[in-house]
Amino acid sequence: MVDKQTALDWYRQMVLIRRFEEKCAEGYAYAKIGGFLHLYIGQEAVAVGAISALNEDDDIVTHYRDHGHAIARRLDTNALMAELYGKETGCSKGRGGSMHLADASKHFWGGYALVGAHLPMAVGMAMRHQYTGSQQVAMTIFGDGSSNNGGFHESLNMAAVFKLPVIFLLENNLYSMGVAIHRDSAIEDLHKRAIGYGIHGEAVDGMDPLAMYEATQRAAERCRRGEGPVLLEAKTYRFRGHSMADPEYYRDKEEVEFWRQRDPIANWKQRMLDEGLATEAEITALDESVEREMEEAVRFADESPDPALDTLCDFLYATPVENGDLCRQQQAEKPGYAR
Ligand SMILES: Cc1ncc(C[n+]2csc(CCOP(=O)(O)OP(=O)(O)O)c2C)c(N)n1
Ligand SMILES: [Mg+2]
Repeated sequence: MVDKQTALDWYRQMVLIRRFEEKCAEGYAYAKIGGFLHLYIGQEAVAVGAISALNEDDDIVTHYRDHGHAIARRLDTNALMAELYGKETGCSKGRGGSMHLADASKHFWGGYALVGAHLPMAVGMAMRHQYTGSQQVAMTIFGDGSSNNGGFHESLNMAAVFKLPVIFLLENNLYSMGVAIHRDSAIEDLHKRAIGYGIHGEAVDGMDPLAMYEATQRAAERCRRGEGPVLLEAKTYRFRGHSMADPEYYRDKEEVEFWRQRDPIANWKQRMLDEGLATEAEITALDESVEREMEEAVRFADESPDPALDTLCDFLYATPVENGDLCRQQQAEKPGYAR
């Protein structure tokens, strides 16, 4: 078991993720948040355990279900909520929204909306780490459905061939949108796909932050020793629908209830109490501190300014095209038209 401080910290982080997302659902209902919104509720232990095991300068590149990963990487919750509200003070200046949370200073390279398309980026980052001998690791996080995408094969194969320091963290929540895993995957124990690339693969209890921490730590050590990539399969479950637009007709209530019994937060709390690592009073104090942080995040997001209209074209292109210049040129030629 971990020490008291770590146990409490993990508890707080998991509660922070859950409350953050509950506030997101509220914000969505009030139309303060637009676009797509994919909640991570139920999967908190994966992010908190795995990301705690990395060093601060290890890279993370993740999918669109990214709020939990960003919070576990300690991005500022005010900036995250503001990003969801589309505000200038957001971590991606309000241009990214829910699916594109990022903070380069934290080596958190973003959520990506295209299923499986971000895995090759982690391979590229790892190639750099190997080339420079930096001892850093790149971790990419994705879902079970993404492992049926071509980018998965190309990335695992290339990382294996070059023995690159990549942790492929697969969050197997048993569904890809409304499609159950047995309908879209030839096998359901997805870590076994590692065999096809001659790399190490492991299944982990994704409802247990400690199991996630230990497995990720072992994986990172392997990577740093130059033994090549690792495929970790976190067995987990999302308690909410795929996105806010999901009526959830495809799974029955008994199944959801079965997994709710394995709630990572309730179980971790019980474990801390059983092992004498925390008192009810200490836990209540943490819950209250999270509530305060969330109220502040919502207030900050709500009161922050929208991006100014004349910055519409900023941050669209990286160099060598000067930020926004191409867009401005297009607008001048064809007003109202911006690609
Ligand atoms: C290339 C691509 N194809 C299809 C989609 C539409 N889409 C969005 S999420 C999703 C399911 C992905 O499921 P999974 O990888 O298991 O992640 P989860 O949502 O369960 O976390 C699909 C098909 C997309 N975003 N990108
Ligand atoms: Mg899934």
